[in-house]
Amino acid sequence: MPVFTSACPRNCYSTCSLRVTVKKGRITALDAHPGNRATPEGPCLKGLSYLERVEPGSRLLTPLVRGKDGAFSPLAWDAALDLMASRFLDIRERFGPRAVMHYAGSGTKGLLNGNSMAFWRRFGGCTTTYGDLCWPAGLEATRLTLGDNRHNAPWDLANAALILMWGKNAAETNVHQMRFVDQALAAGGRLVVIDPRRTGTAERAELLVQPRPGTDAALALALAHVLIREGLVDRPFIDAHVLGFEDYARAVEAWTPQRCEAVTGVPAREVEALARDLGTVKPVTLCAGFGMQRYTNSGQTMRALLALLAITGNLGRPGAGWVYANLQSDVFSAVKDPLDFFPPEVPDGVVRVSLSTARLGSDMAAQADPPLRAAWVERGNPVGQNPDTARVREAFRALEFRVVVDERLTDTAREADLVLPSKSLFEQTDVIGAYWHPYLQIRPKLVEPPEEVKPESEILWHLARRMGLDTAGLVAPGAEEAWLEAKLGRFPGLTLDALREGPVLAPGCEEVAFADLAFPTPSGRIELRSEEAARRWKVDPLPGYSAPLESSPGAYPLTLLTPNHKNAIHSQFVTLSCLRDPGPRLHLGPGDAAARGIRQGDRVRVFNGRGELFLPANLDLSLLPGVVVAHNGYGAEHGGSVNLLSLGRETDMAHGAAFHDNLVDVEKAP
Ligand SMILES: Nc1nc2c(c(=O)[nH]1)N[C@H]1C(S)=C(S)[C@@H](COP(=O)(O)OP(=O)(O)OC[C@H]3O[C@@H](n4cnc5c(=O)[nH]c(N)nc54)[C@H](O)[C@@H]3O)O[C@H]1N2
Ligand SMILES: Nc1nc2c(c(=O)[nH]1)N[C@H]1C(S)=C(S)[C@@H](COP(=O)(O)OP(=O)(O)OC[C@H]3O[C@@H](n4cnc5c(=O)[nH]c(N)nc54)[C@H](O)[C@@H]3O)O[C@H]1N2
Ligand SMILES: [Mo]
Repeated sequence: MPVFTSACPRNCYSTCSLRVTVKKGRITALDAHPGNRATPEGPCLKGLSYLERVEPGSRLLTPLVRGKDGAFSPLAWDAALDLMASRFLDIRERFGPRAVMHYAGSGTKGLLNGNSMAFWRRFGGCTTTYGDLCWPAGLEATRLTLGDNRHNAPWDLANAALILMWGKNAAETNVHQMRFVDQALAAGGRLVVIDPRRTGTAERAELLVQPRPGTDAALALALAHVLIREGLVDRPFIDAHVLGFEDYARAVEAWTPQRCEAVTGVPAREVEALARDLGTVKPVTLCAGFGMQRYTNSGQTMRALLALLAITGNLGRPGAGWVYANLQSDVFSAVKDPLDFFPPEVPDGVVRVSLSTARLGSDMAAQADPPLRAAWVERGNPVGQNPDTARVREAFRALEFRVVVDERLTDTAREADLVLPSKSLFEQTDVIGAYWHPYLQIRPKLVEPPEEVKPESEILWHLARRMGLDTAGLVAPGAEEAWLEAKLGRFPGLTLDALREGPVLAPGCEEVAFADLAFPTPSGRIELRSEEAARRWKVDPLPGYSAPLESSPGAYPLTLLTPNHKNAIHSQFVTLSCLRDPGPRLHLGPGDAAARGIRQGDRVRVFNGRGELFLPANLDLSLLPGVVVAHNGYGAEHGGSVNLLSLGRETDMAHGAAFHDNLVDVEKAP
């Protein structure tokens, strides 16, 4: 029976290698691929659920057009292409190409998948977004401090004597990492989790430290205070490799464990004890998640965390280091394209990069000269996943013409005039990298798409022809593999055939990152003091703490955290029946519940000045008072997105989205 190498292209750390069995043109089994040292145990439940997800019953199969009555009905491809050609050309004629917005989300990775801008350049340009919903504050903090985003190979975590899992819930978001945690624990290592929630990851830890949301920098500064006060720092390492230590030491003098307790709620004696472990146990790996960099103070927070490794000499060694994002295999991804994060300073000819992803709704509405008139959305669900759902929806509704390419009728697709069905991961060849392990992978075309489904590259190629545009830079149907092969050409030995055998380590990848202790920063050292941080982001050149913007008690008393969860990748998968997801709930502590007369299972209203959401309550004994949780990813079919409650607001660095800087109140629903 034919079995093929493939890989899961979702926006997830694990990016699992797969062995795929194909029978009579259908995918019949998905198994672990032994060629990937990071994911040898194979796909998670979501990965296995592809057997349901790619079947015709779970997805859109034809273009859908909205009629005068507002209802969708199927449309033939010829008519769909004619409609797009005439509407986009008419809008270009009247307002210029920049009246069209190109929006791409993170629904699928892929070199070929990322090529749609080629079409819009041929169109004469467009308007697009800068920043990112996911991780930019942490990426930028890392770049400023270490010079680059890379880290030790995933399996090196087994060598750590102390693992700090800080604001990361690997047990749900990077399940394969837990295997290496287990190996470290079996070898006598220790695990500490720092999270306002008691997560699945915390269940495996010897200690759960629960800071108030958005206060982690204060905790890190106090840990540094104790380390320095007690002489537990690595002086030779600091002298040789760290810039700005003396200034930093002075800055943390004021951060006593008592002051930290007042800000974070973490008992001073716990801070002292953790600092002593940090200073005496070696090696230490700090796995920093993305959750705590979704605040208005996050870039500075992430710099404060990095400083702990710098002053204890825990970088460039096996079992040590900063595990945030490993872009070693991301050789192709737009993640490395400065356009993505820093567009205001990087003009790109005809493409106008003027909309902040975090403020999408208000920026779309505010754009003038020309105002936005049309949108093309692919691989994204901005109405559900970007902050401030109501404003994003309003901005979409104000347009004349909207096209959404997706597998499902998402909250964004429901706003479209034309919805185009997208292919599954088994229906077009592409090459992907990852942001945790260092492998490059192929996901080959293994089956034909359903009759009326076309990959994006094909849609855009036909559309270009229909509009009479030059097709240079676009990929003609049938030419996909040749196009990919040409892109791989600059890496000797890397071919599609090699990738078909199994995952391939990225050229030049390092098992231990920064092992040569050469840091590509302006000074060549680890920069605790960063003039670039001050210049570019107008922050203090040293890492520091400032309260997250909404944290000061205002009209609403509870902080709403909206983390990711195991049965979804954001708005994907949750609706598949084989996952039996229980649906969204509002988790709150017993004190906050009792104060509002709320009992387990009650329907509650979660609200603030931006919106409201009705959810069943779940009492969670482990939650900090003042903190409530609702997972992100659910949409209208579950009563609405959590982003009905969030504000479109950027992080302090790199134009991320400050989702968790979000105060609400909760009451029993009438
Ligand atoms: N199953 C699953 N896996 C995924 C994803 C998914 O949706 N589902 N998404 C993928 C993507 S795109 C991403 S970005 C990653 C995210 O992976 P993670 O970083 O693990 O996920 P998050 O849920 O964003 O946040 C992690 C934790 O941060 C905590 N947190 C929130 N605020 C604070 C704070 O102020 N301080 C501290 N210390 N902790 C805080 C939350 O309680 C949460 O447990 O996961 C990837 N993997
Ligand atoms: N409140 C709150 N909001 C959040 C977060 C949070 O923690 N809290 N996390 C944020 C983070 S970390 C991220 S990364 C974003 C994710 O935000 P998005 O990237 O918008 O979200 P997804 O739901 O993963 O994917 C969007 C769509 O892509 C579609 N898709 C998948 N594959 C393909 C394909 O091959 N072609 C096309 N055309 N479409 C495809 C899926 O069906 C899905 O509808 O959400 C962010 N939103
Ligand atoms: Mo993300």
